[in-house]
Amino acid sequence: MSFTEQEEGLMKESWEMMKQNIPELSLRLLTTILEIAAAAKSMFSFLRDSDEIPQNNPKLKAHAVKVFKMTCESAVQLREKGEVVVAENTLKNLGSIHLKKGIIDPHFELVNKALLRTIKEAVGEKWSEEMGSAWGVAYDKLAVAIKAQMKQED
Ligand code: HEM
Ligand code: ISQ
Repeated sequence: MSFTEQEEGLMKESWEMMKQNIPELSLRLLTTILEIAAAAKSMFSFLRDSDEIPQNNPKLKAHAVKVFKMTCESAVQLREKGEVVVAENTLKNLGSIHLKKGIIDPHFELVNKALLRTIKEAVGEKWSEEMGSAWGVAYDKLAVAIKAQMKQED
């Protein structure tokens, strides 16, 4: 499946709107993940010791920012190369962490849903179905790469 210039444009447009706000959005992303599936809480080390989502945990923020950023980068690659290539070290690291945490396919769908919902809220009236599906496609390709790595390590 090819990624059009228009789809990439929609992602860049939304990224421009969100990037100043990423620390806040990263908390929203996590909140949304837990709204959809409260049970996911126990998987995240930064949530285990508290009843609430910590507002100032640098590790949490850094991770969540990467989820947004990597999905954006995935879109650029889809446009340029027609495929998503994650740097080998990054992919190995992500594969082993997610494998260790016991992440399975339905979790990937959960994060996909939460990511789209978070973006929808963030961009407000700029949201469109096309924008959502562009993010969905880019996320999915990235998820496929991480899942493949997880299988390889299994
Ligand atoms: C850790 C990204 C999918 C749960 C991480 C980290 C990154 C990341 C960058 C930090 C890695 C490090 O410590 O070096 C992504 C991306 C995903 C994805 C880009 C999809 C495309 C998921 C899914 C789940 C999940 C589906 C499950 C709901 C976790 C957990 C950790 C983690 C539990 C460890 C956090 C901790 O306790 O330190 N992820 N992730 N991730 N991710 Fe994901
Ligand atoms: C890690 N992996 C997937 C989603 C995340 C959301 C918030 C913080 C860390 C994450």
